[in-house]
Amino acid sequence: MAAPMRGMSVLRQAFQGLVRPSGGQVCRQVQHRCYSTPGHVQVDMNSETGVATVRLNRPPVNSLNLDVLTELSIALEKLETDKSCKAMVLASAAPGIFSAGLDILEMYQSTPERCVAFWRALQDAWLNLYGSRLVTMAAIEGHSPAGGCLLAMSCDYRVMAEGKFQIGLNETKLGIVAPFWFTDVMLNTIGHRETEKALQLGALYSAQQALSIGLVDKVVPLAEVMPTVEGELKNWLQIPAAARVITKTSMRKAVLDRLRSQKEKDAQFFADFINRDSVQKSLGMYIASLQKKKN
Ligand code: CO8
Repeated sequence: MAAPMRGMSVLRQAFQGLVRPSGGQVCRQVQHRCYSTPGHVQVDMNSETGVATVRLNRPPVNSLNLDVLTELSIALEKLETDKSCKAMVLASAAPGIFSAGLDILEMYQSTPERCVAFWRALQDAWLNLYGSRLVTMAAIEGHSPAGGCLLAMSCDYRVMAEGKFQIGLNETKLGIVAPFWFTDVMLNTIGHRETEKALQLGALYSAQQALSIGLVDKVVPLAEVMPTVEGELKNWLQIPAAARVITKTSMRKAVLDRLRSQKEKDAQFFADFINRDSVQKSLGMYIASLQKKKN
């Protein structure tokens, strides 16, 4: 337990120094504040438009480990309190990938203490994203399974690149179960019937299939994803912010409160569940299948 928490605190301090808008390490351009971080989350704040672009940057697949989730959470907290920030685009710095979801190695042969710390970091990142006052849009320029799909669904709007990329909550295929709050977000996004099918089958959808069930809002060629997001943002930013935020909060509060009221229980459940022999065996087989695919 001690090691990861110490690591997190160093990371947190380092990141807080970097993202302070007036801080010495922020590289200023005419319109952009580039929060060049030592880690895996890049924040580029356009001070003219008030739009921040947050890029996951953990090649090759942006799998979400404790450090990435902690950095993401801190970046979101900072943007939330930055009065000049009106919107946030969640994107990827890794070509062909939005995010491969949770880092499976955080869940395989890990200690219960590390599992709890990891899960708390995921909870916090999600609470910050789903509960954000900002207009949030996902620019999905690649694959987005499992935790990647959760992040995308937690934004207000999703634009996905057409082609070979897939999105969905595929947990059952790993022999694990999507937590209740993943389910809640999917229910709020695509409704009960589609969620039942999607979750039981661990379905991964092409961009067109995702569009047809409402999992994403627009599908465009890869090069058009960012321009489309920027165009859509203009519509959202025309709406009076206070009215939009109250509406968003009222729509999402019940789901957020459900996790907030049982964070520790949920983290403990995760640590116990993931360390079951049967679950570890399934994860081991899944990791082997990923490696086999490559060979
Ligand atoms: N975690 C860790 N490593 C990963 C992950 C991951 N999620 N995904 C891929 N990798 C690794 C691969 O093993 C490979 O490693 P190496 O180079 O050492 O062999 C490397 O990343 C590159 O992967 P690929 O060669 O497969 O890359 P491709 O570009 O061909 O494919 C994909 C990209 C489509 C994303 C593919 O890697 C893939 O399908 N990955 C698995 C995605 C997945 O199933 N994620 C599920 C994670 S579980 C989750 O997010 C929610 C869990 C909730 C738990 C609830 C319990 C109660």
